[in-house]
Parts: sequence; structure tokens; C-alpha cells
Amino acid sequence: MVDRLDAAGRAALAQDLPGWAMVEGRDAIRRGFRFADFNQAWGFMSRVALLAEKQDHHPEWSNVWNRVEITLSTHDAGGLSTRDVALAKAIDGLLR
Ligand code: HBI
Repeated sequence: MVDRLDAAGRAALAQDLPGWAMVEGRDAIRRGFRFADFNQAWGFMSRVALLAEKQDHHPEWSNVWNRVEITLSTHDAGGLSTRDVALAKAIDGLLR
């Protein structure tokens, strides 16, 4: 069983993951991304997929043309865990 994110971890979210927001009614975080076109969006998704496999932690996501929306939560914890924070940070790292 994966532990839920503790109070300290939750307090750090705004600082550490400024682009992400809590999801209404869920213990999850969400960020939207917009790219120049589908090609760029798909390339981003391909890199996120490789991160997910490497971290054995997978996003809930959608893509409409040049936009990608990613929601992170940990099924095994029934909500946010450090695994979501780690993947979100790695995803943000792709944008730098
Ligand atoms: N991804 N978001 C998310 N949540 C999980 O609990 C999870 C996962 N990817 C793989 C995974 N769990 C496996 O480690 C377990 O199903 C064994």
C-alpha cells in the first residue's frame, strides 16, 4: 500500500508545483499544457509516457489537438502520494 501525501507534502505543493492545481472533489492534481501543434503535443506525451514507465506511475490524461491535460493521483493510495509529486516534477522538467 502506498501512503497518502502527508500534511507537509501538501503544504509544499503550491511552492513546488506552481503550475498544478487540486482537482475539485478528488485528492488529485491537474495541469493543462498547450503546444504549438499536435506534433509538439504528441512528442510531449511520448516523453511523459517514458517517464511514467520509468517511475511505474501513470497519468490520467487527455489530448485535444495541441492541448494536453494531465491528472495525477495514486490508485494504490486512493489519493495523492509522493509518487504523484515526483512524476509532476519530472513532467515539469520536460518543459525547461
Ligand atoms: N499509477 N497513478 C498510478 N497509481 C498507481 O497506483 C499505480 C500506477 N502505475 C503502476 C502501479 N500503480 C503499479 O505499481 C501497481 O499497479 C502494482
